Amino acid sequence: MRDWQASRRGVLAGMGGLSLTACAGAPAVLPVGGPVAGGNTSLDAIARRGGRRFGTAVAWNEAGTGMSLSNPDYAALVRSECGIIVPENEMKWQALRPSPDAYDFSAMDEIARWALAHAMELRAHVLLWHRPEWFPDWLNSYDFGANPVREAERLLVDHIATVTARYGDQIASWDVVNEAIDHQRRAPIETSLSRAMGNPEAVIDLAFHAARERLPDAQLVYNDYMSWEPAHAGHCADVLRLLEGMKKRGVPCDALGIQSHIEIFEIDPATGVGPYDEAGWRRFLDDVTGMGYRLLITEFDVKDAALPGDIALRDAKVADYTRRYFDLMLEYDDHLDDILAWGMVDASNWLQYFEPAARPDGLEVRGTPYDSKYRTKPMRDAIAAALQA
Ligand code: 9MR
Repeated sequence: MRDWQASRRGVLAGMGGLSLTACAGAPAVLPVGGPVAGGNTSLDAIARRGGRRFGTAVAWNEAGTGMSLSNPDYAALVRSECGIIVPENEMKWQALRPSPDAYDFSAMDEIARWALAHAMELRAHVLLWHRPEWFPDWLNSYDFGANPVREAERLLVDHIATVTARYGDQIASWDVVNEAIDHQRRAPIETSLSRAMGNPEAVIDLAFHAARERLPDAQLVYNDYMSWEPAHAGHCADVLRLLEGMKKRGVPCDALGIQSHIEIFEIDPATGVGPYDEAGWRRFLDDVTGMGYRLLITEFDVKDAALPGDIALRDAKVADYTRRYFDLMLEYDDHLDDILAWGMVDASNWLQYFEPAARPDGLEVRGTPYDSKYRTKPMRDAIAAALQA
């Protein structure tokens, strides 16, 4: 068990600020990581043999659709395969912050209660998605007044203090900052907060310091989508610079969250799957771990746009690409913590509505371990086999 996981023991008994009594009809606590239907050992049980957990993104809506835990089919699948969950959207400023002085925890609380009720670990995504596109509108046009530095610091620290106070007892690993790189400028993104505070680094650093002050034992993570495809080399270099800078400035960031939205946008004739820069990716991971950062796989799924429509062939190629990726990542066994998919079922996975991932034939993207009828796909076996090995 990792140090920060050890510090997490006993939390389920304590339960922080949330109470199960508010969760009408909460099912009895179930063992995590048991066998799944069909006699397979769960992905989480296999992952735990290597000292880490397997999990997925989840959502909450009243309608009980898609990745919502109020969808009984999705909830059952999560319970059978996973030991850890992460909110897809419910902890973002857009969800929590309807206005500068209000918080709406309703959806996030449902997820947190569900996790407690099912003895499921929860990780946090995210205290600050450092991108104007994903700020609430009011924050993009906010009037920071006569002392903009002080007001920006107050807003950010108040947010972090409030969210960590609510869920801090339950969550051991936190995405503190997400996706801070501006690909045009090859530098951290300017936002309303960074303009008020003077520069983006000031915002990023403050977010981590504020989180550390409230979460002395938690794992604090910088999360981003730099990846092993050759097209991501520049992004990897930019993230490395950011991590180096944080290290030099003594910023309390413990780990890099590697989102792992891996992509097959063309076929490499040598492998029959998407191109990946194995040597470059190893160099990147070596550099990151060499600086002392731990690694997580936080949002795994696969874009399949360049593969043929035929389901059997496509699923086999997606599984092949998945296996190559996990085999390489698991070489970093000593540095790699939890592994999470960005959804377990194709139909509710974000790639169905992410325009750049759309297939030319218009067919559904098959980028998750289960198909839209909740049947396992070869990708699930590829993950299991890689974890097993
Ligand atoms: O999957 C999420 C999608 O439903 C949201 O519309 C979108 C904007 O909030 O965010 C998606 O999740 C992203 C995650 O928060 C950060 N990494 C990339 C994910 C996919 O875009």
